[in-house]
Amino acid sequence: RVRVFSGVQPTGHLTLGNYLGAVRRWAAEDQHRADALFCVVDLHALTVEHDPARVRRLSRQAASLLLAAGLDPERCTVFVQSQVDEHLRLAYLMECTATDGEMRRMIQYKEKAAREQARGGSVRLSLLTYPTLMAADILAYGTDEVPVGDDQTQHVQLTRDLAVRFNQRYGATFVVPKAMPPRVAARVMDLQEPTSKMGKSHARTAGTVFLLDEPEVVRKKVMRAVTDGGDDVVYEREARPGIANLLDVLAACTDGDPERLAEGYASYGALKKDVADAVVETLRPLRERHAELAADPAYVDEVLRAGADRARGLAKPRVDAAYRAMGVGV
Ligand code: AQP
Repeated sequence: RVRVFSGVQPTGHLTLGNYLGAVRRWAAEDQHRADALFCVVDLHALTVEHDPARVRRLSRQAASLLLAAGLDPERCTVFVQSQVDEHLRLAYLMECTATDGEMRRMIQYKEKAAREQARGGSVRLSLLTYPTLMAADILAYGTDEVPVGDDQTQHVQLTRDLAVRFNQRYGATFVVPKAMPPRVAARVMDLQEPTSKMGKSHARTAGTVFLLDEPEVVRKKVMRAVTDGGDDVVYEREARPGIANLLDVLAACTDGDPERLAEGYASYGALKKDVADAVVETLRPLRERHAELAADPAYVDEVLRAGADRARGLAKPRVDAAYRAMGVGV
């Protein structure tokens, strides 16, 4: 069976971008067709300024949201990264395989480092080495496919390079994985700044729809979305990024085609209203299920414990083999 691995960082509350670009497909497709592992990658959340209690709370919430979104522990493995030591063991070997230049070329590093500096903070070394931990996350499981949004394809490409390099130098140890971007909503953009992606850790939240936002808040954010000059509705990603983003979101929520949807609207107002309705309806079952799970913390604990046990069992033999191949360990 195809092995699938993907993750979500508890750096903030999960967004509509995380859901449409990644989580929704994990639940609807990946867990049914593959041996799939889904991970709350909490160690990655320590690469930027963080509050320990908040990271713990957000990890928990992210895990509950994955289950609420339909990940079924009977069909797939859901766990928290820091509960499986193999990730860190392998990350060091990846640091010994990657180069400084490769790390500095990563777009996410450049963006997040600039953000930290703009806030007057310092850049943690782990922000630079982040892709080696991500490579370890993926390679530890013999992953064939990594379903991620567009923003992560550069990291998956690097993971491939590291796997190939390791295999060539030290003997065949890792499967070379490939990124699987979604067909629609690969990059949901910020509603206030439609040329940047919607992100969970942005300082301004007016352009970000969070999965647990109240319906009224969702409506307000969508109705206030920035639109472009002119008021006809056409799908042009470059020239009309605000409208294109709304059409993409509508298409993703209604299983439609953005260009064809555009033909049905004469004004921005009508489009926004339909987008707001579609998003609220898409998120409704998820919010309801999340509320049920919040009332049953023992269940979530048990799912995560069993998930970590299985993940550890899968990762350990390969990570041990990688140690031996590099001339260390037993
Ligand atoms: N805006 C987006 N559109 C489509 N897909 C997205 N993803 C994230 N944002 C969008 C996908 O969601 C999965 C989990 O993302 P992540 O937790 O690894 O974080 P990220 O990619 O760094 O995204 P965020 O939410 O913007 O976090 P911050 O603000 O902390 O950087 C991934 O598959 C991602 O592609």
